[in-house]
Amino acid sequence: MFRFLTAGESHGKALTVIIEGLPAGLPLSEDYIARDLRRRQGGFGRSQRQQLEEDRAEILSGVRHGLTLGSPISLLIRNRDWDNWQDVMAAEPLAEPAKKLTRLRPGHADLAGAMKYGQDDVRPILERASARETAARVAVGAVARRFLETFGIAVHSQTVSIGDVSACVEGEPDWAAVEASPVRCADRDASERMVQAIDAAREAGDALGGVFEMWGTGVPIGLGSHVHWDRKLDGRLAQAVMSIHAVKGVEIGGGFALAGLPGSQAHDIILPADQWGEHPWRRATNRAGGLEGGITNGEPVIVRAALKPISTLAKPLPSADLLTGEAIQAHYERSDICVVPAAGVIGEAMVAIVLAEAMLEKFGGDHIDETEHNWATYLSTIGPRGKQ
Ligand code: EPS
Repeated sequence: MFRFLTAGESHGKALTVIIEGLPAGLPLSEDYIARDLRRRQGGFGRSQRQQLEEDRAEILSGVRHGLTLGSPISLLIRNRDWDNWQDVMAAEPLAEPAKKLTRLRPGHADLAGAMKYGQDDVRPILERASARETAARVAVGAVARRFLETFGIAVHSQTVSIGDVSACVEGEPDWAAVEASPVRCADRDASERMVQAIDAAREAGDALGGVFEMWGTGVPIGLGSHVHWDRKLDGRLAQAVMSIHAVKGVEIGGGFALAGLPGSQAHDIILPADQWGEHPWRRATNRAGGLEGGITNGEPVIVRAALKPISTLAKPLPSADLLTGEAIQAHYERSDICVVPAAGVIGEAMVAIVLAEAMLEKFGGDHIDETEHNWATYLSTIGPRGKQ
């Protein structure tokens, strides 16, 4: 079973991760993981915090001479900003108590978290609720990506919209063009207008959300299952992507738009064998986003998510004080203006994690060669049944 835990506060010493259940023999390096960590830190509209941090995951265990051992992999990502927060976030009691933060920010976990965990200070809540934690998830996602690569599975993402600027997205985009755009959008005209919209939001002391989309390609038919609700892969992908900070909606394939179409235009015709090319069982379209009955159908897995604007605003919203309930302005130190481009990279990590889990459930293996053997044997069985 592939599983992981993350730990760490936004301004604590470090983020840590333990990953368990990957087979032995998989090539893995710190440089490989660093690529995705760097991508997550980029994107137009990020805060000054990203100039301070240079995220790099140190591999503490589970890898020897460039190959996984099959034992738990532990990773450490240091927070450079810790240098400025050693007192506020000290593990030991302080001689002088730290100043309490009581200005609740609407949209954050501040209020609900303080009630739930019995706090008279929001610092203990916001430190862990912070999207800083997604650096740890992206490191895990990179490990999952490395595993998936063995099987020709790739996971990409693109920005579909920022604020009221929407890109023209049809079919699989040019991923190199996505990576070259400051907002991770292959539509050059929309990309420029998105940058302008972020500049305007910064001027106005506001923030912008948007929509981002993940693509899993090379995914075989047969991951997930129709037999029980919690084994349905579309449900598991939706949970994983919805768990990303500030995500308020998730769609698979045509998603909400399918609800308004007649059935004759909402499904994907199964093509006859003479039109398949390399892969068995091709479709004329991919409105299902690669998932039918909770099982992958061999088409690209497409998951789209809606991200609300981040809730820390330079012009803070009216709010109330945690201790007195009196009217105040919400707290502000610094913030991102728009994190949609980074959210795509985090979305890739969550999709890669769920796909890696599903691959290991189906193919198992304690050494990667065993996983590959099981996978190849299965692939040899999925042609038309009458021809077996
Ligand atoms: C975040 C607030 C900001 C972001 C942070 C998420 O942090 P700070 O309060 O230190 O300026 O920069 O994201 C990251 C640090 C990161 O690496 O993504 C929040 O409140 O969620």
